[in-house]
Amino acid sequence: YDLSRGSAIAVRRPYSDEVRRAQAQSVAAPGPTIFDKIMSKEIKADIIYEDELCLAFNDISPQAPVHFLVIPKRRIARLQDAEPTDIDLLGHLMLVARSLGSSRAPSGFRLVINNGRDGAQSVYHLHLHVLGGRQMGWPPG
Ligand code: TR5
Repeated sequence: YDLSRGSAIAVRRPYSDEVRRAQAQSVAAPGPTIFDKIMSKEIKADIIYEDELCLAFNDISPQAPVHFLVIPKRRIARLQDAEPTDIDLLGHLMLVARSLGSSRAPSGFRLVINNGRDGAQSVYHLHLHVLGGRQMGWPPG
């Protein structure tokens, strides 16, 4: 394709292991996820913040110098499973991401929510990715 015509959409990077894992998880599994074990402290994670509604911990496979996840303690499998009554909880997650993101990556950060198979979601417990500490590219893959 012709880069000068700006058809960058034609760029196809190879799928990462993370995307392959996500494709194998295409049905929203009803059972507990790895994040339940992190919340119950059965599996150790690098927890950076906790309150009555949510937990934030560093991603085990960081994609940027700052990369942590903010999850609700009450499980919502995907963003698309959230209800209008979840408005306060969803707002809370964003405000926690905002506070932690602005102190850990003061020159800017990105929030990502992967939803479902095409969104490359691999863990079916809603989570906000917060990425920073480097210049982000656009468009995302
Ligand atoms: O692909 P989605 O959006 O579902 O993101 C799931 C994220 O969970 C990925 O970025 C993984 O690297 C991350 N992850 C997976 C595990 C894990 C974790 N982050 C912290 N601690 C983890 N433990 C202990 N175990 C995991 N399997």
